[in-house]
Amino acid sequence: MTKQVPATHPRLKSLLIRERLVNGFTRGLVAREGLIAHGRGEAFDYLLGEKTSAFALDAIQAAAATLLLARQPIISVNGNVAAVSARDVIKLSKYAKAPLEVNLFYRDKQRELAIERKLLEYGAAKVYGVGSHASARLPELDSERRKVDPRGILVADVVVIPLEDGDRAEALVKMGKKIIAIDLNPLSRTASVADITIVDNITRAIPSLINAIKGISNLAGDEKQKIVGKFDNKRVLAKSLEIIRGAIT
Ligand code: PTJ
Repeated sequence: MTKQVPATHPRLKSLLIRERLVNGFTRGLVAREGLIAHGRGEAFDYLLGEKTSAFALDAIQAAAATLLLARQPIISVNGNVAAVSARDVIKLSKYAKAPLEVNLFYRDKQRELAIERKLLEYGAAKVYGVGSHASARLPELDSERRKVDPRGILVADVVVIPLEDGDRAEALVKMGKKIIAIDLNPLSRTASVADITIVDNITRAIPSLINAIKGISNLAGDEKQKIVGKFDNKRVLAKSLEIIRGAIT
């Protein structure tokens, strides 16, 4: 398809991300429903001006500090994330010292394996949560997302959940875990229950998060704590909604 989209197209970036998603679907990484979920994300991104807001940057800074302070952080990877941001999550995993765990809403063995294969092929050191390794269960959750790796999400203190459904986000919060969500929809349940919500496209959010980690990694622990302490997620969500309101009035 790239040949059909001229490099001068004003919506080139967005079309190339779509292409990654469609390729991911063709290669068996993405659920059919993932294509629809991406469309919802695109709509919010359009309203947010397809750029990282100052409020998203605040959340990114707080997320960087939280990851660096974490005892055992983990990054949850679903089909959309693997299709669109595989290289970025692998890099984030290295900088944040947080392993990757495959966790699917529409869990199926073939897709788990395809995602694991892609992550390993692109350089991931290890991938949790595949097949019989997802042997633990999250309490109070009925979806397939309850199946987690006892070495990963189950015991993690900080969980990064990009493009997530609200049920599991709530279940993780109830277990006392700190949640960093990446979600373009500031109205979603995930966005509102997370401790830190990065209202930004994952394709911009993760590279910025890696830069933020590099930028503050040498700060003392109490300086990182200060960054986390002054962060206000409700404000970030309200300000993101203001941007959207501004775009349609
Ligand atoms: O691979 P699976 O089986 O785990 O399924 C993955 C999907 C995404 C289908 C599943 O988690 C799902 O149904 O998610 P939801 O409930 O549709 O939520 C996805 C959220 O991600 C929505 O709020 C979208 O607005 C948001 N979103 C979509 N694309 C992006 C995004 N946020 C950031 N960056 C994006 N590129």
